[in-house]
Amino acid sequence: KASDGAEAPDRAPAATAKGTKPPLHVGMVGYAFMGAAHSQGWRTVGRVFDLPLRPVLAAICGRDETAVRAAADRHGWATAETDWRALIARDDIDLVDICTPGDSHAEIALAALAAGKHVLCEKPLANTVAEAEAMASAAEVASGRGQLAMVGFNYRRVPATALARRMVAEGRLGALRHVRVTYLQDWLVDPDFPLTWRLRREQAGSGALGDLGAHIVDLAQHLAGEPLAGVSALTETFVRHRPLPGGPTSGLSAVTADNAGQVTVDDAALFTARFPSGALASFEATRYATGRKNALRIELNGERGSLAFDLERLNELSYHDRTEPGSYAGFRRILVTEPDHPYLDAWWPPGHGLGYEHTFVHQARDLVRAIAEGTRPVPSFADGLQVQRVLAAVEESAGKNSVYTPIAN
Ligand code: SOE
Repeated sequence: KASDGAEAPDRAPAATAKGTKPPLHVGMVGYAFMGAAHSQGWRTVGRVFDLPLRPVLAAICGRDETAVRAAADRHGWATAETDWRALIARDDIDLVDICTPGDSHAEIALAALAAGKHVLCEKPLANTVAEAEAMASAAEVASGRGQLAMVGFNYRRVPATALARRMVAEGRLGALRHVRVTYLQDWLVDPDFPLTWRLRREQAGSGALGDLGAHIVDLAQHLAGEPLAGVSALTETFVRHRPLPGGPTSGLSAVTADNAGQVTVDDAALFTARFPSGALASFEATRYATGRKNALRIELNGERGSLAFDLERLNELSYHDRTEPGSYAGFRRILVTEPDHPYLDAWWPPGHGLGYEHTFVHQARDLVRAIAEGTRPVPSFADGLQVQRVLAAVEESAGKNSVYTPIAN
């Protein structure tokens, strides 16, 4: 039960004497958007949840010395390193948290596992299936030595999506017929937005597909409780040339230089898919949905009812119970802020709501618990590999004009 947040009260005691719990020393590589989000998770988790270990923000790592020192100060890390190999070589680091672009995930994760560390790796697990396979098999071997590895699909850890998983598992939807998922953003609409790393295949692996599609593939499979069997896909790059960045990037923003370069990833990916159970699924991932900022929406329709979730209203879950009398049935809004909802017994009173950042706190909570208990955390590197296979099948299908492409699970 370490991963769905549904167990007994786990609020941190009012006074937690420092030093009474064994420490878990975390070293994080990367300090941009995801680094800031993960820092928030590590900094907060032990203050909110009653954990068997005490996460310590031991070291943060990045290549630019001035910037990484500033990040250490800002986010509360005790020390800063400029070489991830030096971080991994440190005896006082128990867990390596990888928040870099995808092109370095495999190298850092493999080295960290070889050095005896636990690993948390941002999504998508890697840039290629081959890298993800190497990571999953190294994680499997390392698990025999008691080391654990998890991939950061944080949207499983929104209380409402965790509740949705619980409701599907309880059979409240019956056999699933449709899973409908979209992840819509619009930060690339401006053709003058610069060619940052997320737009380069060699760094990011793919575009909207790997960045957003990976999230919705993981979430859809997690909620449905089974992996996809095959896909038919279309991808498109709407703006093929963009100005080069004229300085450092920050989050999803950057300044431009005068010369231009080629965009080598997709701007949007659309695909339909089959689940082995017979349910059909549709997916849309784009950075061009004007007005949609971080609109991850999922709807599941089953023979007994439906669930719908929208990340932009993340404290709510819509539920239709088809077994209710027809004249009164309809979608109703569950306000997911009750103490018996996943993760919420440690937070605020009902109605007070959580946000995006809390998913990273919950991710840290579940990983710390798994490490203390010696249970395998989910999503595992094997789960990350399976998502990578779906992404590869999407690219293969899109390259063949949508030919249905089975996924080897
Ligand atoms: C950018 O599209 C991004 O930050 C993704 O990289 C994250 O994974 C997603 O959670 C929010 O959007």
